[in-house]
Amino acid sequence: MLHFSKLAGATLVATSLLAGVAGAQTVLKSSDTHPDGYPTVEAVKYMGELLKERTNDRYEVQVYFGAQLGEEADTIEQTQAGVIDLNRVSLGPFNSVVPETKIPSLPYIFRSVEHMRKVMDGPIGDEILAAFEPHGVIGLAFYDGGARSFYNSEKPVNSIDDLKGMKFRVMQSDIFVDMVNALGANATPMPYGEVYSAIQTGVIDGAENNPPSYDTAKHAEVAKFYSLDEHLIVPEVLVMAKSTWDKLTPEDQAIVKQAAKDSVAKERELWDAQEKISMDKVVAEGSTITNPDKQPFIDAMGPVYDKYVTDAKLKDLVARIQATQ
Ligand code: GTR
Repeated sequence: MLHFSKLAGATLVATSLLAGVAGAQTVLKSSDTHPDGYPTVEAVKYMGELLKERTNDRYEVQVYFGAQLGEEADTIEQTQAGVIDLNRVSLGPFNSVVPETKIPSLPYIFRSVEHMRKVMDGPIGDEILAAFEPHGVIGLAFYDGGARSFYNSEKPVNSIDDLKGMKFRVMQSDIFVDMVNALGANATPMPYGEVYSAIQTGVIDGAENNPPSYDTAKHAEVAKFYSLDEHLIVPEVLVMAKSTWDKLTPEDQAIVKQAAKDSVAKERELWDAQEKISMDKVVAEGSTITNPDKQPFIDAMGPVYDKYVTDAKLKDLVARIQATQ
């Protein structure tokens, strides 16, 4: 595949024609569903800057933000096919592709965001990253997606009982469908880009997400009741197409991996700031925030764990995550 880069701001030059010429660049195409300026988008741009610097301009990253390359489930397929070089997505839509990603996607598997960071930064995180390779993608690093909670257009949710019968959009993974059912509500899996109008037209009552997504996807405009039950702390992941990875020298592979790892702290710093900005903004714009007791939500998750934590390997993974202090 030919890679084109924009040199001197104007001329498109096929870099394959420039092979061997100093300063020639290979542009790696990266996908993100979020708008420009969102922490994950900025973190991948930062990773690209590190990569450019450390390869003396041989590689650079172009982030196609705002779902320009498609919705997450489709971009995952395109990454497996090598059409997209890099992809930053939630682990949720990876559940049907990489079974190991189901475990950190389970409701209330992490006690807190700090617990999630500790686990994903350690050997368990490395093990889950390694599980991507047999499926045609290379796991590079985990980013932070904070905690997800329900929001709806109908009424404040003060307890688990208030969710009964309501219809919520979830990411495209069976775990989240079962999670919502276990809470006595109804789930509709759908791509992120369709949620705003589905709430607006009353096809669904609401959805669930973290404050930066609730804010930047403008869901707060149409779903004013945000109840902080924090049922999911699903990490985000940055992956590379295996076919792109295989073209790199081992030295360049190490540089890519390190640049991705080095962008994690940057993403977290931006994330922590954005969470506060988004919460303040949605409150100022009229969202009602409630804090239901989490224990009944946690207690309701038994059937979800029974269904997904099936073999000894997955049980061991859950036990090790829970034992991480
Ligand atoms: C966001 C996440 C996205 C996407 C979205 C969704 O929090 O950052 O990658 O998965 O949620 O709900 O589809």
